[in-house]
Amino acid sequence: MPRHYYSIRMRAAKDGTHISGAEGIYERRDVLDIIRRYTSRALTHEKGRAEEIRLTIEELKERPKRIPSLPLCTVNTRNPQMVKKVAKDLLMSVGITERAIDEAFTAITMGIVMRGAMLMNIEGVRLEPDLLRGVRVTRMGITRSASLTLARRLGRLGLNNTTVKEALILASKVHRHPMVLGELCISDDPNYTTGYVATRRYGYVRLPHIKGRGSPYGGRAFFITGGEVNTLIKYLQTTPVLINRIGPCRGVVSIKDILEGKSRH
Ligand code: WAQ
Ligand code: MG
Repeated sequence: MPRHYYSIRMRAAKDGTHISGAEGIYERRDVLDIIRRYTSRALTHEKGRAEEIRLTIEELKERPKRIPSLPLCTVNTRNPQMVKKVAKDLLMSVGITERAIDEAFTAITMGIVMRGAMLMNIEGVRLEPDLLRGVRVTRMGITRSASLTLARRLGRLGLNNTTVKEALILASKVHRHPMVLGELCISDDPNYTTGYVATRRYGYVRLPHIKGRGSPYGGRAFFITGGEVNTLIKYLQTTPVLINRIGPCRGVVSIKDILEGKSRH
């Protein structure tokens, strides 16, 4: 078991706007390789070559908490209306009100893009201290061997790409916390039209056609309950979490099977 772990984070900008970012938790022997990989990613990003790349390399004072990834599956949603219905089926069944879900969709689809996530109670009341920025989840990663397993399982489904992997890692950290009941996520990439809903009970459920192609909005809402919001924020921002086991990765599943628990292993 290595003694020293590092959180490595990269942010790249062009003309003053953010174009790409990446982060992970690594052993010391991997740090130099990762710096090279992150830098190369920033220099060749599809949104253009970065003009400014910021790298943070931080030795962790705390041993990362080991957790499994959430189970993953996809519902065959065909348009945003159908996505909203499926999102409600999932989120309402874990105790989130319809009002809160409507509120989250409205805020994400009309609002300006936030850097972090909204925190909402089950009634839809916003609880994050900075309503413009939201709360950023950081200090999460995946071990080398879990990453290989994940690549293999996602590869069989044609889903082995960084967007899915990074979102699954983030959601797996978030939903490990007992105060988090559910999450709604829509990418801010105008060409990435698959979003997801995550809950501990049903895992990470991918929802194609959550928005129309070309839509520049996106965002995340974490639905939370019971407990001290500041404790949760501290966990999301600073507790190092490392995925070391991969949950089941399934293809298309019906919403009925998910709700009846047939998709759980
Ligand atoms: N912490 C909290 N919120 C974040 C973070 C973070 N680290 N990163 C992004 N957000 C918020 C922010 O408001 C973004 O606008 C929004 O989430 C979407 O971020 O399996 O790519 O990075 O195919 O655009 C879903 C993949 C991809 C579904 C989600 O999100 C699938 C994605 P993006
Ligand atoms: Mg994005």
